[in-house]
Amino acid sequence: MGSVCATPPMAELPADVAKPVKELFDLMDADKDGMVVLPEAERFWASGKLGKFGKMSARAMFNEVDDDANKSISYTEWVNFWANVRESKEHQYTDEEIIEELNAMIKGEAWRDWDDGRSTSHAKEPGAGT
Ligand SMILES: [Ca+2]
Ligand SMILES: [Ca+2]
Repeated sequence: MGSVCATPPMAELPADVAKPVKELFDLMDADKDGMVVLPEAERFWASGKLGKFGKMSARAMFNEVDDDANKSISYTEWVNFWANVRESKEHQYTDEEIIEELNAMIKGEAWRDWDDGRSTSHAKEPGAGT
């Protein structure tokens, strides 16, 4: 084997999880270049029911998913993030729960603070009521 490529390998997800994972990525990647930059993510969430608060979801998502902090989320980073969430030891998410949350975000719901085993600087949204 041996790789000439520096990109980390992409984790495998079961097909039923991979589908909404790809769908949400495609929705954010407005210019379809295979990378999601922060303005694209902000535009996606701010266009939904959250309005201007959507930008906070976009930033929280970036904090957690942009592993190499290059201000751009590759599809590999995205898939690997969800693979980490599935394997989280502290918070055992079921695939059903992950799929349900992904479908909610596809419909414009807020990003939630996922536990993928890494810490995040995600702040609480002010005034978020029930
Ligand atoms: Ca893009
Ligand atoms: Ca990145």
